[in-house]
Amino acid sequence: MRLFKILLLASMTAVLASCNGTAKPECNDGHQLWFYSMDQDGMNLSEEKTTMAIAANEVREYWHGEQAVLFNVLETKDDVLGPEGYRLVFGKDAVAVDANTETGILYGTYDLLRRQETGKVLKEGTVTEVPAYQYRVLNHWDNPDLTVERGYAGQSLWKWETLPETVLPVYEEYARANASLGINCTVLNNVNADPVILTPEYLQKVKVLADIFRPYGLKVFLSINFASPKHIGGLKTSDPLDKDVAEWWNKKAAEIYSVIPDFGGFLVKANSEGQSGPQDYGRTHADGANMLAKAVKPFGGIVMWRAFVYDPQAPDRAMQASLEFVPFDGKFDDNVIVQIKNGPIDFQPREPFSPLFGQLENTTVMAEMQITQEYLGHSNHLVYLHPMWKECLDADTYQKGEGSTVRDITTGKLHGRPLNAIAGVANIGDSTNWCGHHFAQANWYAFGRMAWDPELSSEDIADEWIKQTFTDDKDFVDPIKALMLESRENTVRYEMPMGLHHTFSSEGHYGPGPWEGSIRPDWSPKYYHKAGPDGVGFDRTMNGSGNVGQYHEPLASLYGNLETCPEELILWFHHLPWDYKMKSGETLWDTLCHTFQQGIDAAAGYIDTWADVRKFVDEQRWNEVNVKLIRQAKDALWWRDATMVYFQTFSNMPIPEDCSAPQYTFEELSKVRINITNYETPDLDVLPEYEL
Ligand code: GCV
Repeated sequence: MRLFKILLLASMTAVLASCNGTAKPECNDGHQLWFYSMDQDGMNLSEEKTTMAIAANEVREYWHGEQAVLFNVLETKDDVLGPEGYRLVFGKDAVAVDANTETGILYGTYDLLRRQETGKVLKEGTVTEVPAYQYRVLNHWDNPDLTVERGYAGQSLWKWETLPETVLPVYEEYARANASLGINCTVLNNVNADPVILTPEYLQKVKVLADIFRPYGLKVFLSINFASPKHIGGLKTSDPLDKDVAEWWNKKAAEIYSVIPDFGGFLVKANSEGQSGPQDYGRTHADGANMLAKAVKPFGGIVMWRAFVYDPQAPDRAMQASLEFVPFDGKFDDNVIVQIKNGPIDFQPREPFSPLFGQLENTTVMAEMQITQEYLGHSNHLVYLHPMWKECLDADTYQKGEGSTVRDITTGKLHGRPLNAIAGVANIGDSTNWCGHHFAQANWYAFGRMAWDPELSSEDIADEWIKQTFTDDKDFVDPIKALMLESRENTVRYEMPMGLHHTFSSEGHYGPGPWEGSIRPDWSPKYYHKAGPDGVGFDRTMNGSGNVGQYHEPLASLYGNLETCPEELILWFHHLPWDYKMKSGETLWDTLCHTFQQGIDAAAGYIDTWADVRKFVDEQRWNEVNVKLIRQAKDALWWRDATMVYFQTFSNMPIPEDCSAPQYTFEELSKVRINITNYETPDLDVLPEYEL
């Protein structure tokens, strides 16, 4: 039986051999990220740690242009540029970087170097850049014990046990990487927050990081545990309307700002997945958020209050955030932002946008994207996520009629709101290549570029990243860019096509487990796919849960009507019989099988594409990616087998002959246990073996 054969021995040997061997000029562990084309000899960071010195050092070390580079911090402030924008003025003998602030100069410097590396330096002309979002935020789900919730790149980057004494070079490298993209905020700890982070001892550790990040324009935030007054403050309650509790938070904020004067504020997960919150005391989300907002307001801080809430009793989890938040629309203080995941469930490979974006008309809202690939193959699968995020930002909510995109709502453009932000859950750990998979670096990169300019295309961002990370040779760039651009849609095809969602095994959200039950109904795949003898899919129409009614017209009708519902979301909104006739004339069953097959074939094709470009890549990165592409192709087969052989127990329909035959039975697959601890990526050798 092939199921647990130790796999990939040959390829692993190749990895080990590569760095001693002579086949390629250099080994490359990927640590240099997108600076690789520029500083192959190692990072030459500035010795002097001021923003201007850092910018000057980058130019001195890495600018190869013939023109001199001039920095101008403008004496008369330019209203267009604001605090972070810049202007690059290209002339024959000089390039001027103009900005109101030193941070603007630094961002302009990184733009200039990016242009150099990607062939976009102008002979003459002016480029003006201003970020679309004011707060461009990474959310780290890192715990004090160094584990990272849903992190697949080793342990936490923050070595709490050796801070504040020991300062690792990687802290500054991290700040530089973020500055090169324009990311200006970082929340250091998990939203499932340990109260210890607010103790004086930990604030001293946080201060060290904040001091290192500051010259790179990067501000520190913390996730807080709502019950901190009880846990570390010695109070009997954490009720937000209790005056001692409010006073405790006021004092705590003052203490934090005395240590970190430019502290950004708090991120809060409250009354969600067991976290404490104002509802524990019969209070509301607005009561909780506003109490914290008042504490940080005197210091210019903000509160990002998450809307990720759901209730095991609710008939449709996709509706819960709106049910809980819409009653408080307009009731939040002006330094509160409600942080909403892109979709209404939980970072699935495809979700419609969360209806809450359209429903909160008088509240500042921001989008939370997931950079770490919790549901998209962890750090084993190559999936370029920008197309998924852009799908959400470009979506039209019709809040104020046509043209009310999630992007324009969250940038503040639609309502003219000054406070605006976007967040991404980081995929960064202490692994040498930062993100676990060399191509996962592209998602950190893409998030940063998108947060600066949400109108950039997925293609342009991929193009930039490839040229800086690998090579600008067209014979490498073109096929790899095509692969990246297709990879998200393809993951949808082989994991959960046509609006299926949450069919994961509960063991780490890695592989399939559509048959699994759970102690909580809404943690069970069956709750979401509702497969049975009569068909499959979640009826969210007005005859079902009514979720379509949370979208503004014409979307409510579009999604609710089978004739008009996009087929890519059809099983998200409708429950359909297995032999339902799709627009193509095929049955639903055959279409599902064919879509999975497309995903399987394309994933296998990545291996060939990667083989074709081998000569452009150093041995180390080539081998490390190759091992993962092989696993990805096998996982695509595993997903199809598990989903369709299980669904077959209801449909009794055959897998079409033009599809590859499943390699395992339902009985065999339902016994697979991959035992993931601490949210890690499972070892390759415990995954089911597949013949490609
Ligand atoms: C940080 C999902 C994840 C959890 C995560 C949660 C959240 O449920 O599986 O690990 O917790 O989302 O976003 O709060």
